[in-house]
Amino acid sequence: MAATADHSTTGANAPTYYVSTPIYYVNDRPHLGHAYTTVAGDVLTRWHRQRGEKVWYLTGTDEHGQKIMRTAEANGVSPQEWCDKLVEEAWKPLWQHLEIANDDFIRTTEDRHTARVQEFVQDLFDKGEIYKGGYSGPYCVGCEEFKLPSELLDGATEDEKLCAVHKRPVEWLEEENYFFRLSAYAEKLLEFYAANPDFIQPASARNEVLRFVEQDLKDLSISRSTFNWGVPLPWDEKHVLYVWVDALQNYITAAGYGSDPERFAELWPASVHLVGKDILRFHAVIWPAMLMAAGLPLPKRVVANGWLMVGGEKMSKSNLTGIAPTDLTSHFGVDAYRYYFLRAIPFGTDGSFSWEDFTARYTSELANDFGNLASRVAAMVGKYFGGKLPASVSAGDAEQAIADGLAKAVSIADVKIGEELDFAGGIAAIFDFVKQVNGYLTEQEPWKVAKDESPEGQARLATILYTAAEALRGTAVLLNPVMPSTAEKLWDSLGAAEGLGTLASQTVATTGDWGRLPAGATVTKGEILFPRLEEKPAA
Ligand code: ME8
Repeated sequence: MAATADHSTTGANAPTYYVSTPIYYVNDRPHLGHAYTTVAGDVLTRWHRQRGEKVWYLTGTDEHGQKIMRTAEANGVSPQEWCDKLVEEAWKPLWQHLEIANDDFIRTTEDRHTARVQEFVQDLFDKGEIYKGGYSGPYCVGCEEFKLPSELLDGATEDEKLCAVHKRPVEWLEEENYFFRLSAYAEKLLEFYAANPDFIQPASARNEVLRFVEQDLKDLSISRSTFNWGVPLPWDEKHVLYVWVDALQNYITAAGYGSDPERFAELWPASVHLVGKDILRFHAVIWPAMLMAAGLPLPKRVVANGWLMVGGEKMSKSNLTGIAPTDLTSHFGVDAYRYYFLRAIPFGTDGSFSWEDFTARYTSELANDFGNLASRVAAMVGKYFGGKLPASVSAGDAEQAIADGLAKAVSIADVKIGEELDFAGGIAAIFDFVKQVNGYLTEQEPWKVAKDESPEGQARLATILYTAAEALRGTAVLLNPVMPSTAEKLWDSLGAAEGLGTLASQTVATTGDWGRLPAGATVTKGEILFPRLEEKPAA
């Protein structure tokens, strides 16, 4: 994936790096799949903050539509009560637990959203972009989407058809609806994709969208009149807005559209919409067309992640295959969790999680390669230099190779994580560096050098330990967006704040500059970064 070029219709660059996650349905509690996208966005935005950029990270919840309404009914509460409960008891606490540093959390039942949504659709109606018509077709409540015949599977009986995503029967809907003239935008969309080849990523996602739009794009039914849990159409209150048209607008209503023009100008267009591949068409076809109709700039990139799979199927709430993130964080810890999914599954491809794989990576990469390195270096500075970091006085080729290794890790990770959203590649580059430092210590054998009490021997020992500690200083900064608590512990253990200030104040640009950690820093052993794992809890 390459960084996107500016595109003609957005006008000036947005001065803020604005990243969004999908807003999640609150019919149920979050599972690993939701957390996957949200953690990825968090790492991306933390990376850009560390570059010194202005950043805005938005997440939230999608609270209207039939799916939520039916769930609330089944639980004997009003939809609003259901949403309030789930948001406060499940969604917000999980993001806090996973250390997600979002700048805002939008709920589609908030007035700041619904009032602006009504203005937006009224504007499209006034412009003649919306008309009244009739529609009948198979509808999947799980997807909240009308389906094409090609998207259905055969069910148990001759008449029954199943949604290919949810493997559940679709319903036949027949209604008088309002329609958005989506078909009128096919040419413009294709022109836009051609002029902005990086708008949809990865390439497989882009190809899928192109094929879809090149076929016969139909107008979009945007209202429902058989239930009322939604945003009423301002010109015909018997109808509520189709949940997807309401939901997509969260990206602008939260950013100040219609309420705070100055903030909106600063934030919009979004730099990256992160989405699961299941909701790509909404973001790469319908949303851009609606924005074109409203005369607003389009987001710069839509990046689709793959699915976390269980038994060969997408992990999902409706299939009851959702695993709660806390089932894993209670065993592996939050930072290892954040690390594991981004490292183990290349962004954009499907992947599955297993206890065995997580345990193996935890033990070899986090505990052995990284955690042990940090504790060995701190222990040796304690033992041989009373916990005061010695100066590097006899640096030679071996030390230069480590300095070069850090600079290389910084530049690779900056492109891979910051631009290409190749989290696995970026983290791998950082861990290659960790491996290099381990190799350096194995070769230099400071524990043997320590036995040489001559001035030369002590100078060598000082140089080796300084080099290893300085390498860890760089590693702490590079891993800060991925594992913020661990990086903070390492920063404390190196005594880095004394001379360099807080970890949060470090920038990617200077991290590769060798020799920043001042000699004399107070190095302490601190707590073990990745303790040995307990037995796997019984399922
Ligand atoms: O679609 N693997 O909400 P949703 C990876 N409300 N990612 C997954 C996943 C899995 N198995 N399951 C879910 C909606 N996700 C709409 C969005 S946006 C204007 C409205 C992630 O609760 C992935 O990002 O079904 C997917 O797009 C999102 O959760 C869907 O969450």
